[in-house]
Amino acid sequence: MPTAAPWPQQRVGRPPMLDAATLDEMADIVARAQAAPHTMPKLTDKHPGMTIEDGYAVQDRLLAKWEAEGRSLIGLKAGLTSKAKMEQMGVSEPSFGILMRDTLDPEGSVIPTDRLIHPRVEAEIAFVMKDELSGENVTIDEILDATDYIQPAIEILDSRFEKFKFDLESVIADNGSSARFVMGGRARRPRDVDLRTIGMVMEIDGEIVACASSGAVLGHPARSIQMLVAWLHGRGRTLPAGSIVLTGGATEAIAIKPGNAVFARFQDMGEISVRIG
Ligand code: OOG
Ligand code: MG
Repeated sequence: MPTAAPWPQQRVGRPPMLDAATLDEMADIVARAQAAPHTMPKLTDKHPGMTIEDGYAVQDRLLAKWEAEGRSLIGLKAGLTSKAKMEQMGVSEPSFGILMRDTLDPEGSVIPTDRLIHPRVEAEIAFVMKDELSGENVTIDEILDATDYIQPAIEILDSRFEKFKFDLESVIADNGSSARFVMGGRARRPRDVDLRTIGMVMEIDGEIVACASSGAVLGHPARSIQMLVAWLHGRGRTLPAGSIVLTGGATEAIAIKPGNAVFARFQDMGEISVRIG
């Protein structure tokens, strides 16, 4: 198991700067941009003092709004956890977001993109938890003990920001560009595979467009969960049993368009195949 190493530098903990009315207004702007998709300027353009905590405060408002509409939370996502993703997006710290049940599409399905602006796809390892996890310093062993199974996943991202360009504060408020995700392939017990070295190959229309190893995610994708649990702890929360967690794209995200056939192959874990609709 990897030993603890310093996390990528994080600016979490800077308190919210914006007042409740401004955060409510931002949540409305983001929710509208996501629902009737259109791009918006970075939120920091208008509010340069916005902090990461303000971004999460917007996310909390989005969740409350979606739950009031009858939608339900199915898990959480970590993002910007690999060098490839950080470099692609020009952001150097991980982010967390929420996964809604109605954004999970079945393997083999046609992914609807008529409500997406400039979608991209990336391959990730998903964890499905059987026990609750909490605390500031949960160990990799405790995470593996608390994991029911791990499974291949692909995430379809869509930024509501112009040209898919943002900063960390803004992308957190946009729920980490979350759009849709798919789980598939073969579920495995977390200790039956070497989680640092799972090869992942993504093809679009038969051409290899990205490859990586699972270790590209913080050296071990369970470290995304370690960070997530510590972050939840800092906000007085836990990672509930039954949660799905996306640990972050190991490769850069690749632009997709209607008609594309996306095929992601995971070493010893099968593959996920979807068509972009
Ligand atoms: C932000 C979302 C990051 C990942 O896996 O890195 C993410 C983005 O790149 O738009 O989901
Ligand atoms: Mg992702």
